[in-house]
Amino acid sequence: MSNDTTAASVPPELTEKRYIRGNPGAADVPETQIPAREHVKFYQVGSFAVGNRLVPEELRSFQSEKDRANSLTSGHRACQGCGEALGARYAIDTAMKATGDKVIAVNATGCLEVFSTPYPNSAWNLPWIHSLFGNAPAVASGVQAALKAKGCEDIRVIAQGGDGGTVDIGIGALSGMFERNDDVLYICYDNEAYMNTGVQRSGATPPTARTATTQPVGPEPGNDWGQGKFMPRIAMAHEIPYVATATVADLRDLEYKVNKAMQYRGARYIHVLVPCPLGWGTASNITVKIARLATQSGLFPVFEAEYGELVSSAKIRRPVPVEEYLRPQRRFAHLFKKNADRAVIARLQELADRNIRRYDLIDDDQLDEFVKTPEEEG
Ligand SMILES: Cc1ncc(C[n+]2csc(CCOP(=O)(O)OP(=O)(O)O)c2C)c(N)n1
Ligand code: SF4
Repeated sequence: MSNDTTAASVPPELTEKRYIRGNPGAADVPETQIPAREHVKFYQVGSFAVGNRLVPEELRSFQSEKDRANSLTSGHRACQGCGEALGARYAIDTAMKATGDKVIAVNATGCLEVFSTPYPNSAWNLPWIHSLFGNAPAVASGVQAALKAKGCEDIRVIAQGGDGGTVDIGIGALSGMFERNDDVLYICYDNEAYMNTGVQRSGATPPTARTATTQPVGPEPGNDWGQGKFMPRIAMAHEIPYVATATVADLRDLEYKVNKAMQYRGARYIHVLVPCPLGWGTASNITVKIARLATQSGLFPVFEAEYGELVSSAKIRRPVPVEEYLRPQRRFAHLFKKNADRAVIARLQELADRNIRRYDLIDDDQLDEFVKTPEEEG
């Protein structure tokens, strides 16, 4: 499918008549209408001021509306250019729009919680609960069970956390939430390390990256190879109704996916790549650009899956070598030193090429031009 983007609020005439099939294993997934994907031809049309003026009113982002939710409002303490703040703002605003503001958010400990809620203040404009670092999915399941017991199932529950809270300490609780198919949307904001406590490695840190606990020293500098996990695939293995990935480079796509996720009942998972200028060593004004390079290089695949099956992939519009993505980031600076082993970058390129094949990120007729086979890689 194409790299088209979609508005969160979809007028009825643009709504595709498509109904989610029931989960083969669980009978009680109601049929739900899914908004159609629209064709909005601009890279970034989410802002109140600029891009939105270029598209017809009905295609504009919810962010251009005066009654936007402002779920994460100004005054919080995120660093300049924080991808996590941007992603969370769009995701939760979209969920509020999709539900008529009937959302409760549970937030794992981490940057998003710390920068938004220095006691006694809060930048959140919705009912919001701070859980522990590792139990946001369990707390969210409990909130949902309580709502169900009170007959308030029109109020929806979202759990959110960083990659450490999700793929490391929270993975057990999250797997349980998936397995029970609890009616919760879990959003992971992946900045590829434990940023809140000083940039320690997580299970989502890419190989070779420098963190406070994976220093660029020794024969294989930076984070180890062959470790870590890609949570969206683990979520897919639970065969839950909906799994998607997104980045802050395409906020319309993120809006589309959150809106779509809110149409389902049962467990849902969205994994958003959110660059962190402090931890990645990038300029604060290239957060969106660096997220785009992550997708265009193939290192971060953007796709959707329903009931464990891949159903769409965002095609790479302008393929770039991984080097273009790595070079602006100080966490990879050791790969570009004079005596650095060039084979390391080639190995990272292999990871990107595998993603491109695995998630169908480039159309078949273009594939040979851009992606080498393992034999060609040598
Ligand atoms: C049981 C427990 N261990 C450690 C901590 C300290 N701690 C708080 S937040 C955090 C890291 C959060 O990292 P991540 O989930 O990736 O979110 P980010 O800050 O990167 O957004 C850690 C280690 C804690 N609060 N509880
Ligand atoms: S350290 Fe990173 S994730 Fe945390 S507030 Fe700063 S930019 Fe955002």
